[in-house]
Amino acid sequence: MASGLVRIRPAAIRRDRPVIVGVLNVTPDSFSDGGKFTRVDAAVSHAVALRDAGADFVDVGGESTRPGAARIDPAVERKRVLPVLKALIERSIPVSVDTMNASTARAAAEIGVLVVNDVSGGLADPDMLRTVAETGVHYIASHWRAPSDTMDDEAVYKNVVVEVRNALKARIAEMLVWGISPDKIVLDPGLGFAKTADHNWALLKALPKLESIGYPLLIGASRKRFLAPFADDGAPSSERDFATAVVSALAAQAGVWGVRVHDVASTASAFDVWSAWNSGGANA
Ligand code: PMM
Repeated sequence: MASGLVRIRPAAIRRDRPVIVGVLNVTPDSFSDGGKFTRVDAAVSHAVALRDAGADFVDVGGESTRPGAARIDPAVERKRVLPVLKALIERSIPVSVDTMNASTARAAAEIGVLVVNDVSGGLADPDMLRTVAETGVHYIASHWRAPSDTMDDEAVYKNVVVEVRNALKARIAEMLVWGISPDKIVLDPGLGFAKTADHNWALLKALPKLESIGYPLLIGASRKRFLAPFADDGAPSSERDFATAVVSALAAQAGVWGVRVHDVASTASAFDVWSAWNSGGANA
């Protein structure tokens, strides 16, 4: 597992491009890949494909956070994610667990998971920050206002950039009080979580302002609703991968630490082009 730790440590992983986090939803109902990877063997093969396509780690989630989704029992979530996480760790594939539940985060840490990705930034479960501090995992904390079944009602801001920035700073202050090590924290503006398309674009344009908080930034734009206008009407969400890859390249240019995507190959390719652009050519 030591090599896994090195691979996800922010300072160590930043090579010539941002980190690519591959999405693996082992849920029956996620908006883009729901129901496809509920069997452990199917989930493992998909994770291997994500890794081979260039994912630095694979984010395994067992609870859908698509707009309108109801919360599920953490025990059900654990039953979905733990066997998959275990199988991936056995194959030395670096993983994170995508969970809002402290009990799931702790159970994952106990089997060797080194990164917890919490879209609620510790707001959904009062035990989460203590658990993160006690287990010593890396922690990806998103901006969040409410569970998915009511979050669209909370998409009201006077100035979304200022309010998200201030809210993330407040979360950081709380994480530090709980004793979470600052070098284990990654922030995420939580695109689509209590945010309209305009809010998402405002946040993407203002990435440097969010980076100025002083922590690595992860962006999760992949296949989200705000990218639908760039695909045909009614097209499946996988048709948003091209737009996602463009967002990945632009986010790289804006200095993000990482991107969380479903289609790793297109984002890896976008990063290759971005790197070539920034290299200015071999003989320059
Ligand atoms: N979005 C989803 C799930 N997990 N994690 C982070 N850190 N950032 C995100 O934007 C994010 C996330 C929802 O998308 P999915 O259903 O495609 O996984």
